[in-house]
Amino acid sequence: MGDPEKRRRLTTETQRHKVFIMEEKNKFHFVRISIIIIIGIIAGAILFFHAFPGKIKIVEHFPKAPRLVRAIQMSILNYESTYGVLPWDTKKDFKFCTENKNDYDILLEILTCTPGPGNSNMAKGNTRNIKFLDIINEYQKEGYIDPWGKRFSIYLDLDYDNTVKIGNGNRKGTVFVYSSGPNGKDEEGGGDDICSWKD
Ligand SMILES: [Ca+2]
Ligand SMILES: [Ca+2]
Repeated sequence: MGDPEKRRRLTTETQRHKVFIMEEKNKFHFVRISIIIIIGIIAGAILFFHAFPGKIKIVEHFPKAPRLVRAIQMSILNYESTYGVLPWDTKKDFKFCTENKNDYDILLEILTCTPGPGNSNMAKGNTRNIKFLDIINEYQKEGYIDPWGKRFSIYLDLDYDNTVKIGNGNRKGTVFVYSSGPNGKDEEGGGDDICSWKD
């Protein structure tokens, strides 16, 4: 029958061995499941980017659009504090946008102090030749456009009553700028428009 002490030792060692094998198996399963999950996430991301390339564009452009909106607004405010007037002279409030792109392009030449599609003598509106606004890559060919290829909308308070009517509402201030946003539709600051007066 053998030595009982030896038998007990053998039994304990066999149990330990079994436990060790089980633990190794569990580790192997865990690693396998983790790898499957990671591969699934990567595959899902690749599929999403292929299925919705437009969405990626929106994600890329959103930070750029508010930055440009603010830059235009700041450049006009800086112009005003430099020259004591706004960079246009129609005596009544005016909106620069795609619909009157000649005026828009001339205004942007005055602010950037750089010839663009407006083809104007920008020195007339900016006699000190100060570059209030940096140009963007597309500027000289396409004009100062937003990330979706549209001109921004710029409202100036040219009757100097510190009020500008935008859409159905009046806003207090002298300079308002917005992009028509990803849908490319001018919604007078509503919808997905990206506005200087909204965070
Ligand atoms: Ca006004
Ligand atoms: Ca819009």
